[in-house]
Amino acid sequence: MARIITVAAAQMGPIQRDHTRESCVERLITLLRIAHDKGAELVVFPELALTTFFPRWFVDDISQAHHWYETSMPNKNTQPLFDEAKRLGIGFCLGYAELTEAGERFNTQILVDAQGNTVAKYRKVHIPGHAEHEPDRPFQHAERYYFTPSDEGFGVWKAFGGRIGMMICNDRRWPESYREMGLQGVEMILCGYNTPLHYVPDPSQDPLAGFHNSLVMQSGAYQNGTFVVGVAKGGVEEGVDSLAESTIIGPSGEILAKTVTSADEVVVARCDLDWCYQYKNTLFDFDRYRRPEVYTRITAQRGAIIAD
Ligand code: CDT
Repeated sequence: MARIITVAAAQMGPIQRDHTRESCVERLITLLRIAHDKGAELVVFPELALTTFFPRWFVDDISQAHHWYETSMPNKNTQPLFDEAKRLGIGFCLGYAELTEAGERFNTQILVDAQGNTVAKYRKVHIPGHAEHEPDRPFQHAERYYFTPSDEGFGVWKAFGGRIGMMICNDRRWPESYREMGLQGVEMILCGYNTPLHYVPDPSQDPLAGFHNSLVMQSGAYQNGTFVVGVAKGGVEEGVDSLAESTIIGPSGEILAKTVTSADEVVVARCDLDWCYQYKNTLFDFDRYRRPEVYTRITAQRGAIIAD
């Protein structure tokens, strides 16, 4: 019998600094209902979907930023989202900033099933940007100050009748993220993102932001025979314009659905998970064709050791 997941990419427009958690959750509930009306059973929201992208500001005392983080999930503010999803019988994937009891700060994404149970948690592995205040920048990207890189790696979970993996934003630029999940048989990767259209260290890359977004997710999908669902928080947030272009990609690498605005918007695709095996069992039959014995540098070293 065919294994189908009808998945929704629930893109958000900007969340400004003074927008409350309650207002964000109201928007998420509206998106959830639209997705449900379109037949979705799984809705993917962006990275940091409950707050503005606060790493764009630096604070000397990090405890002054603790109000951006969630210390439990669900909590008073997000419970209505969990309740409405359960009432509709629809699952979701939500990104938020997590502050643990031990005081660790993670950039986190959870997967919640149609009964309202959190079945998986992923914490961002590749943390981009900088850890120190860089006053000459037009805006900060201080994710390395606000978030600890997770050592838990990339999991794949049996859920929604398939094998689901998660990654967050910058993770999508690294082939290792997809391959780690590909080696666990992933069939659908869920990825929220916040990508400023202006890349401060090298503005010549700015016109290529959309191209690079598609390039990495389409290649990752194809090379691992998996669906990829990339979901943006786009538009102008606190003066910083961010890429929208939320996209659902099939295991062929083809785009199945893509948003057309930078605002709150839902696109849906009906994903036949068995399509993955057209690639996993042929050109990308890992067991038959991969050569891990000659890939040892990939885990043995971090930076390039230049050949001379
Ligand atoms: N949120 C996130 O990971 N954004 C990064 C921006 C990189 S520029 C410092 C991204 O890869 O899209």
